[in-house]
Amino acid sequence: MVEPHLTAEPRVALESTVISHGLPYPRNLQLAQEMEAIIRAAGAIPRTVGIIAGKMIAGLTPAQVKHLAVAPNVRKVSRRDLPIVAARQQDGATTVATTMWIAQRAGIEVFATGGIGGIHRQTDTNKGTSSDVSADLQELAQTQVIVVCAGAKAILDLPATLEYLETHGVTVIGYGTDDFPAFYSRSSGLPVDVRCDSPADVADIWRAKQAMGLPGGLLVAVPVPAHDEIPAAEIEPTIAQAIAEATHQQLRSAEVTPFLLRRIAELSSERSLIANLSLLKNNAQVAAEIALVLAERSA
Ligand code: PSU
Ligand code: MN
Repeated sequence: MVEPHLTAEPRVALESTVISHGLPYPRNLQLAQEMEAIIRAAGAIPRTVGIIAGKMIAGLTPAQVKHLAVAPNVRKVSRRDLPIVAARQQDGATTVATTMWIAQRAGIEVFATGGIGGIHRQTDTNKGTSSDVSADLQELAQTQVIVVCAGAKAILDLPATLEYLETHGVTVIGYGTDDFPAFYSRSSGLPVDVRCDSPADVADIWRAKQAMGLPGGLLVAVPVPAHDEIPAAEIEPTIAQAIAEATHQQLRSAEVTPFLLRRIAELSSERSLIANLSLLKNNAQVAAEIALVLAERSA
């Protein structure tokens, strides 16, 4: 295991599954470029992570980002898939889990995404058989990266997801909020472990965790900007319908999340897509600010 080398450079990792599988073309490409631009405008350095011809890259070129946005059949690479794409020299889009893994090895401490994966809901039809737990949770438990997100995706079982994080020692910070955000909505009604109101506040907790030698990441949950939020009661029937369709189609494993995000966007006349784009850009800004504080302190 390579120890993370702290650097004075304010770098921010970005994932590529959201580009290849989370958003439709051409908005996926625009979003990828906008997130990088936001981070640069804040004075930090974006490093979009992905896999090209089997190589793990933290800092894709614009052409490589475009390739992952437009190419059909790019593999969604979770941890279990890393040895496969490496051995077969394939291209791949990295999830939160694999982006964390690669970021830590590149010495990048901060990563901006949309919503982390988590524990999927039990429904009437899959009761007792649903055991879809995102590898993102396990990665947060063991890999030392600050993940800036808008909470866990509202398609998930949020209480179960937070319980898992607690069990595995992952501190959950509410950024400017006491409530865990629910991706499209600003609040899930569930409490976070601590509220932080500034990047310096987050940096204090991160450095304290590192000083104690505690493994794992830190989850910084930032509510979607108010003007683009969809109140939970409004989006919930849409989420329920999309989950029912996924269950009916017997979707499995890595297919589930991309299907749900796409279907919810269709059913909500793209309102969910607008919220998703908005929260991704907002998270890029917050992540850049945290990276700047960390870089100043280690300079
Ligand atoms: N955030 C978004 N859209 C996405 C994702 C995050 O706004 O598509 C991706 C991330 O890559 C995350 C993945 O790791 O969804 C979760 O997939 P699964 O539930 O299969 O672990
Ligand atoms: Mn899954």
